[in-house]
Amino acid sequence: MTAHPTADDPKTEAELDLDRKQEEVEQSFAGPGERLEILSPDGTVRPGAEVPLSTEQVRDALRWMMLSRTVDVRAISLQRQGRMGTFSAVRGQEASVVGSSFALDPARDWIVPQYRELPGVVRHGFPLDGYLLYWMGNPAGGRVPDGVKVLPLQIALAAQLPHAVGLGWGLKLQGSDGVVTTYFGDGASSEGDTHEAMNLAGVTRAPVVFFLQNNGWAISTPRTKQTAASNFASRAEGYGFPGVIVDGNDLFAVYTAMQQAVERARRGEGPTLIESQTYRMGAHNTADDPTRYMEPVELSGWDERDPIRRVTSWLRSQDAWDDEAEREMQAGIDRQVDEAIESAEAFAPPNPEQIYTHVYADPPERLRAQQRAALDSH
Ligand SMILES: Cc1ncc(C[n+]2csc(CCOP(=O)(O)OP(=O)(O)O)c2C)c(N)n1
Repeated sequence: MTAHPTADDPKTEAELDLDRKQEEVEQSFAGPGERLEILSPDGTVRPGAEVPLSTEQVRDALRWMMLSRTVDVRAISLQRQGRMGTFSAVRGQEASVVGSSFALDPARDWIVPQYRELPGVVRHGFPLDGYLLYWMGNPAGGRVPDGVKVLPLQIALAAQLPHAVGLGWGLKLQGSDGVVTTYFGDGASSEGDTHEAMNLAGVTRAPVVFFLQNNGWAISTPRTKQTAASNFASRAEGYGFPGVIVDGNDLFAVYTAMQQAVERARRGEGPTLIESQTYRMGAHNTADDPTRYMEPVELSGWDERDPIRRVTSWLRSQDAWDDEAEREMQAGIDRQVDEAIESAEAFAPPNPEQIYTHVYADPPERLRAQQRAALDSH
C-alpha cells in the first residue's frame, strides 16, 4: 500500500514517488485471476500448500540455480575481457527455468529454447561448454549432441514456437508419449509466430507446453506496453486450451504448474500456456544498459524476492542447509564452470567462411561464391 505522510512520519515528495513506483511494479505483475504460489518470499510455505519435491530434489534444483548464477557472473566477466561475444544472463529467472525443467524427462521430452534457459537445457543434456561456445560466436556451440532432446538456441524471436508445435504434433502422430516444452518471453509473445503456433497446437492438440517467461521487460519495452490484456495466460482460452499464471520466483509453484501441464499433454489432452511472472534482475544482455530505462526502486523490490535466497531459506528451515553446505556446493560448481570455460576456449576459433556451412545441405551458387570470397580474404 502507498504510505501517506503523517505528523509522526512525514514523507518527502521523492519518497512518495518511490512508493508509488513500487506499487506500480507490484500491480503490473499481479494477475487478476488465481496465481499459483507455494513458497513465500521469506522462504515459508503458504498455509495449506504442499511442497512438491523431496528435500534432496530441492537441493539438486538449488545446485542448478546456483550453477546458473555462477555462469552469469563468469560469462559477463569473460565478455568484458573480450573472451565472449555477448551473453544473456538468467539472473532472477532461475526458479522459473529450473522449476519447469525439473518436470521434464530428458529421455523422452524435448526442450525448444529461446536463449535464457541455461540451467534447463544443460540439465537436459546440452553441454555447458557448448552453451558458452555458442555465445563466444563459435558455430560448434550450435551443435546439439546426438540423443540430446534440445533444439538449438533461438535468437529470432518466436521462430522456435512453430518448430515446437511441429515437433509435438509429430511425436503425437508417432504415438510417442514425449512432451515438448518451448520457452519464450513476453516480448516474443507479440510476434505473429506465437499466435500461429498456439492456434495450430490447439487444433491438433499437440503435446506442447508453452512456457512464457514474463520477466517484465523486452529489452527496454516494459511488459505493460506489450499487451493490452491484463495478463498473458488468458490468451490461451482463445486457442482452446488452459492458461495458468504462476509466481515465477517460486521454485515449488513453477514445478507444480509445469508437472500438471506435462501430465496433461502426456495423457493426450493437448497444450497448456504457463505464464511465469518473474523478473530479469539485470541487463537484457551484455550490450544493454538497464539504468537508462529501469528505476532502481524496481530492481530493489525484486531483489527481495530473489528465487535462490527463497529456496535456501526453506532448506535452512528444514535443517538441510548451512554455510558449510553452501561453501561445498559453490566450490564444486566453480570447478565445473572453470572446466567448461577451459574446454570452450580450447576449441579452434571459427573462420569467417564458416557462417556459410550448415545453412543448406546443397548451397546455391551465389552463397558458394560468397563463401569462396570470404575464404580468399584472409
Ligand atoms: C524477430 C526479432 N525481432 C527483434 C529482435 C531483437 N530482440 C532481441 S531480444 C529482444 C527482446 C526480447 O524480449 P522477450 O521476448 O521478452 O525475452 P527476454 O529477452 O526478455 O527474455 C528483441 C526485440 C529479434 N531477436 N528477433
